[in-house]
Amino acid sequence: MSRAQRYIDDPAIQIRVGVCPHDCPDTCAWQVAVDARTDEAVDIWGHPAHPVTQGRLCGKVDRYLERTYHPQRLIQPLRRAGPKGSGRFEPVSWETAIREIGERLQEIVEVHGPEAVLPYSYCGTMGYLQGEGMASRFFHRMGASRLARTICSEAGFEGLVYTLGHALGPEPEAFARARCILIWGSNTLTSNMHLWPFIQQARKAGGRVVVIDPVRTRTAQAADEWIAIRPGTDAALALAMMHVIVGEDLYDADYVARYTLGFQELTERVAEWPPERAAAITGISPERIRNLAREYATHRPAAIRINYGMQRHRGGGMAVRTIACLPALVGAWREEGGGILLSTSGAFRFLDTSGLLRPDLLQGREPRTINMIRLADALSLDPAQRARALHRPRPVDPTPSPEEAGPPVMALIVYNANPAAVAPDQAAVRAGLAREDLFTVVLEHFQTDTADHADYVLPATTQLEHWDLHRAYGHYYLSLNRPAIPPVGQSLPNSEIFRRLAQAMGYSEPCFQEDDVTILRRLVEAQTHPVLSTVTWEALLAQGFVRLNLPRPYLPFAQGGFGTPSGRCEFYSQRMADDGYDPLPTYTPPASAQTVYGSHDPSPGALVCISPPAHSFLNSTFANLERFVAREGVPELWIHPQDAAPRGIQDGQPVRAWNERGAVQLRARVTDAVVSGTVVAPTVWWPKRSPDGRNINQVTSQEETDMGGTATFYDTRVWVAPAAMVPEAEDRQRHPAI
Ligand SMILES: Nc1nc2c(c(=O)[nH]1)N[C@H]1C(S)=C(S)[C@@H](COP(=O)(O)OP(=O)(O)OC[C@H]3O[C@@H](n4cnc5c(=O)[nH]c(N)nc54)[C@H](O)[C@@H]3O)O[C@H]1N2
Ligand SMILES: Nc1nc2c(c(=O)[nH]1)N[C@H]1C(S)=C(S)[C@@H](COP(=O)(O)OP(=O)(O)OC[C@H]3O[C@@H](n4cnc5c(=O)[nH]c(N)nc54)[C@H](O)[C@@H]3O)O[C@H]1N2
Ligand code: SF4
Ligand SMILES: [Mo]
Repeated sequence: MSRAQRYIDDPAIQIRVGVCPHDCPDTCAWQVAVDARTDEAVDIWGHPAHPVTQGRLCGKVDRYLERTYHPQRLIQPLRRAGPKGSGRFEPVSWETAIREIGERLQEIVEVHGPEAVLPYSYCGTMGYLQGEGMASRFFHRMGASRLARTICSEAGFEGLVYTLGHALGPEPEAFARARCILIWGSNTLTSNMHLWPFIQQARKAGGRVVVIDPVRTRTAQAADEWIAIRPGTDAALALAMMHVIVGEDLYDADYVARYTLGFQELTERVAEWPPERAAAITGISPERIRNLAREYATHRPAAIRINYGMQRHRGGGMAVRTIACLPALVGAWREEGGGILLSTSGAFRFLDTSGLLRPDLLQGREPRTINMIRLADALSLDPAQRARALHRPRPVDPTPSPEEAGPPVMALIVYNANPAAVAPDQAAVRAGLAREDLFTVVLEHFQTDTADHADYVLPATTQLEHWDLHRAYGHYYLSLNRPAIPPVGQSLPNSEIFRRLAQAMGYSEPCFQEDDVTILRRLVEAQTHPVLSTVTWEALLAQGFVRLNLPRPYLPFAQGGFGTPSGRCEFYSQRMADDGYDPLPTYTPPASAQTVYGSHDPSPGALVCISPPAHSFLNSTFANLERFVAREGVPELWIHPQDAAPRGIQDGQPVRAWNERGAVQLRARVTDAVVSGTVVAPTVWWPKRSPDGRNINQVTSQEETDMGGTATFYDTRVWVAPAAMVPEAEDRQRHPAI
């Protein structure tokens, strides 16, 4: 029975349809019960008719109403009334805030040029409109610095696209048909829970689930087998699996001959990878590697679910590229329930966003592009350091010189993001945000650590209060979000805030007058590609979500059709060679590995630190609300008994993790749920709500992955000791001041 039934006898209750805005593969459709007498939302649940949502929201968004109506929600514009970062503000009217921000931005553009303005945003909302819709029009018109949005996924995306040509994979529903499922570097029950019911269906029909992860996550615990792997070593495992598959003649010779490129070269490469070699790197026994390869090659259909967690290492792009060769080698793409799923976003590439984002407003200007993970470098006043922040996605791209750095960033406009918590090299980020001469505007729902550093904080609406349109990266439905309630307090949609800022800047183009519904309707109606033929404004209004016009079952590469230059799955990629990579699958050791795994010295040396999402938070969202904090407890560091003992660390004790960038206090959890040599700090905690005002991003670095300039959050070397034993002098801050 749908939850809507509860309200059937209450004429005052209306059911309104929307979609979860969060950065999560599931992009759930929801229904909201609204009391029409008060315009107040009283209940929310998963849309029963959505084939992936299936009537259920996760434990976070189930409580979205609490977040929306939370007493700490920002409900009026604020202006700084104390020193930078003090968190002291005074309320001002919208008119005053917009006028003063407009004046200040105009002055900065005149004195320093438009590139001195940096937008900083990520996926607080995944919506086309409240994401970059009006914002990109605004920044394009201005000629502001561009932002490479690299903090999460670029490396894996590039690695997949070099190999397959497109980010496409099996539909989640198809996993029900798989008989061998490898969940490889993904914590499905935490970060993609709507895939799990399909996996359970597969198991009921005799399928087996293997989780490959350095951590015995709740997903690993629920699976049939956990293969504990050292972080950043997945490519070595995949190469050895291919060694076995080729060596034992378990590959699909027909599929390989028809639809792949470079099998001969691949054969030579994997010949170098006997399981014994991979065992020494991954920590998995040669026998287990052999069995895994045999099981994967012979139990059909065979599905692999990888996710972005496993590519947050120096060799992350190459790891995904290497794993992505497996399905073609065994012909897994032929069958429903076979293949590899990283992202389905490639199907949405047919949605033409030029009329929405208006890159034409750049009018031929090419402002610099700053890599968002190097925000700390970008905010530096030293041109040599600032040059390092320029986006350099491939090895063949030249290293920028200080002369090319461009003007210092004098204005930072943050929306849909919380860099003071989520960005790496936190001490340096915060030193940049603390610059008295930096003008910072933050559009937010809550007073985050980032908002504490603002000159103006502008209250934004939540998904319950505004319009939007959503693609997905874990299924093939496009969804419309309709507002369920009026804006809370004086909050405004991001789109409206940028509309008003455009007016204050004197931008008179008609696109800055379009209202939200018109923008979305035009976006939908402008589409001509056949994949979007099912997507009409009327269908979206009526149903809330529409499946793209893809065949059923959808088998993207059953008969080849890869999007690579050759049209084949490229075991050998000339494009990779041209971009400065090894054209064949290979293993790139993680930056943090050598010191740790190279020796068997049990003395307390460095450990590899990974910091995946805590179950009850969504990145740093929800991490300020009591209910979710209570579920998570306190910021922890999981450490293996073999690593805890020589350091004198007891379970439950406060410990410090530190390195050359910073230090953070955590509570030790001594557990064999993590491979030895690795420590795990579930996150993203709000720094100001953490014991020492910091979170784990104190120790993460601005170093980039091999592809796309992505963050290497899980490739961090730390030292760990009981907190009381670490002198303050060890608590180094690389940038005491900029
Ligand atoms: N509840 C919840 N859901 C979320 C999020 C959240 O914060 N909370 N975040 C959302 C976002 S933005 C994203 S990008 C996705 C991320 O989704 P996932 O990629 O599934 O998430 P992660 O937890 O980062 O990584 C998955 C697993 O990879 C493991 N891992 C780390 N390094 C390696 C490695 O080198 N090799 C292997 N094999 N495994 C490794 C981690 O231990 C973790 O269990 O989740 C989304 N969903
Ligand atoms: N150590 C470590 N660091 C990580 C990660 C990790 O695993 N470990 N994960 C990384 C990953 S995968 C990602 S994707 C990034 C995520 O980084 P972010 O995208 O910055 O994600 P959040 O921390 O959720 O912050 C989003 C903010 O946007 C706000 N917001 C939401 N909707 C709206 C809106 O409509 N308007 C406005 N104005 N604001 C809105 C929310 O209130 C929230 O404060 O973090 C990265 N950082
Ligand atoms: S966060 Fe993910 S699982 Fe939770 S409601 Fe949103 S889309 Fe669904
Ligand atoms: Mo992410």
